[in-house]
Amino acid sequence: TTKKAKSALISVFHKDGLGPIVQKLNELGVTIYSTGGTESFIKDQGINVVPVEELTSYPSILGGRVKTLHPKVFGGILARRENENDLSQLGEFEIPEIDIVIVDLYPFEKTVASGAAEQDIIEKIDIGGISLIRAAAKNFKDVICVSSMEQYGEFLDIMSNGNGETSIEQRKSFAAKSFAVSSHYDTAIFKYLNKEEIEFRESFNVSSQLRYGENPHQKGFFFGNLDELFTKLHGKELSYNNLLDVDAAVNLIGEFKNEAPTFAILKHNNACGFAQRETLVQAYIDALAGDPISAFGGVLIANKEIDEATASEIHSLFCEVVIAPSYSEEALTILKGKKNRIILIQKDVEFPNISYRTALNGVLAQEPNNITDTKEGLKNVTNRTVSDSEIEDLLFASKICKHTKSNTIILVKNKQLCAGGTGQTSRVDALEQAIAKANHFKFDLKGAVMASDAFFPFPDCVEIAGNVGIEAVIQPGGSIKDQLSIDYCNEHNIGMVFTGTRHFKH
Ligand code: 93A
Repeated sequence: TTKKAKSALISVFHKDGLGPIVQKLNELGVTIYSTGGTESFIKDQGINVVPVEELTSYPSILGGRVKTLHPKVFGGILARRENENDLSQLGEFEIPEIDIVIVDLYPFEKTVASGAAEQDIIEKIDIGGISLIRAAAKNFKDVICVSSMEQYGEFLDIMSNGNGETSIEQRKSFAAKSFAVSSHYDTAIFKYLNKEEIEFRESFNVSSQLRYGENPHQKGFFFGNLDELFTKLHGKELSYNNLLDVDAAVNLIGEFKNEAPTFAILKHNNACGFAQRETLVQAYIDALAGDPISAFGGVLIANKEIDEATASEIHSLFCEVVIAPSYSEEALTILKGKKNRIILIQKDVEFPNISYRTALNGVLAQEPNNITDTKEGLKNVTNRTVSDSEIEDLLFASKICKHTKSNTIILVKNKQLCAGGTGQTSRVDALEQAIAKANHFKFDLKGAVMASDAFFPFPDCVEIAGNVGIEAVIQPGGSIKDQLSIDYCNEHNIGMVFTGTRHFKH
C-alpha cells in the first residue's frame, strides 16, 4: 500500500548530493531528525532539523560510537503501524514514528584501501548506521530505507514524483538493496580481519585443510598432492606431524631401495629402529628391538612388499602409519584390523631437485642432499685395515645418520641400529645419548661402529667411543684437530674412514 512519509532520520557520511533531498523533504512537510555532522549540514541549508539528541534526551557518547543506538530511534523505525500494541507503546514512551531512514555508512573499504592504521580502520566499522539500515529494511512494510549515497538520486525522484508517497514495491526494493549493502559491508570487515589467512591460502593452488597443525590450537594446511606419491589403502586422515614423519621415512628408506629387506621405525622424524635382514619379518623384529618404547605411535616403512609374517608382527604394535611399496593380500587384511592405522603404498616417484622451507617470513630453497657415501669414496685415515663387514656397517650407519637431525651420532652393529643420538646441541651429547640408549636396551657395543654427521672438532668423541668398545668410525673429516682423533684411534686399534661429505640435517 502507498504511504505518505511524515518523518525522516538522516545520518550520512557523504553529505554531497543530500541538499536537494532535504529541500524536497522540507517542502513536503517531513520532520527531519539527524546526527551531528549531518545535522549541521542540513541546518546550513537553512532547513529545520531536530538533533537526534533531542529525540533521545541522550548525548552522543564515546566519541560518536553511540549516537543513534537508542530505543527512541529504533522504536520509531521498527513499530508495526498496524499493530495496536506497538502503537500504544509508542504513545506510552513518547516515541515518534520514523518513516524514512537515510544512511550512508562510514567508508570502511576505502579506509582499508588507503592503508590506514588498524585502529583507524576499526573506528570505521559502522555500528549505528548498519543497525538503522537493517531495522528500516526489516520494517519495509512501513518504512523506506535509503542505505547508500548511490541511491540518493533514485530516492529523490520517488519523493518528487510521488509527492512524498512510496509504494510497497518501492520500499521492498530499497529493503533488498539495504541488505545487499549490509552484507557486502560485513563481508568486507570479515575479509579485512581474515586477510592473512586468505592471502596465505591464495598463494598456493593445491591445498587441503588438516585437522590441525603441529598442536591442536594451531590451524594447519598441506599444500601439495599426496595422491601423486601414495595410494592410501586404509585409516584416518594424515595429520601435520604424520606428514613430516612420512616425509622423513620416505627419504630415509630411499637410501636402501635396492638392498636386502630393510625396515625402519621413525619417531619425530628420526629413526628409532632400523635393521636390514634376509627376511623382512626379521628386519622388523630387529628394528623394533632397537627401541621398543619409542616405536609406540611411530611411522613404519619397509623397502619391500609387506608379507603376512611381517604384518602379524606389526599388528600388536600401536603405530600411526605403515608405508611399503606393496602388501600381500593376507598382510593387508591383518593390518586393516586397526581402524585408524594409516596404510600407504609408496609410489615409485622421484622427488623434485629442490626443497623448500620457510624462515624469517621468507623461503629457504636448496638442492636436496643427494650424496650417498660409497665404499669407493672412503679414505682410511688410520693404521688398522677396516674389514669389509665393518665397511658395510659404516656405510649403513652413515646413511641413517644423513637422515637424522643434527647433531647426530649413529651406532650400528651387524646392520642393526643400536641407538642414535639425535638433534643435540653438541656432538658429545649426541654420542652420550646414543650410548645410554644402547645400554638401556642391552646392546653390547663391543664391535659396533659409529657414524657422525659432521667432523669431530676435538678427540673427545673417539675417546668416549673407544671406551665402550666401538671398533670403527665414519665421519667427513676436515677439522684442524683431525690428527688428534686419528692418533687416539691408532693408539686404541680403532679404524676410521673419512667421507669428505658433511651430512647436516637441521
Ligand atoms: O559510530 S557509530 O556506529 N554509532 C552510531 O550510533 C551511529 N549512528 C549513525 N556510527 C553511527 N552512525 C554513522 O554516522 C552513520 O552511518 C553515518 O555514516 C555517520 C554520520 O555521522 P554524522 O551525521 O555525525 O556525520
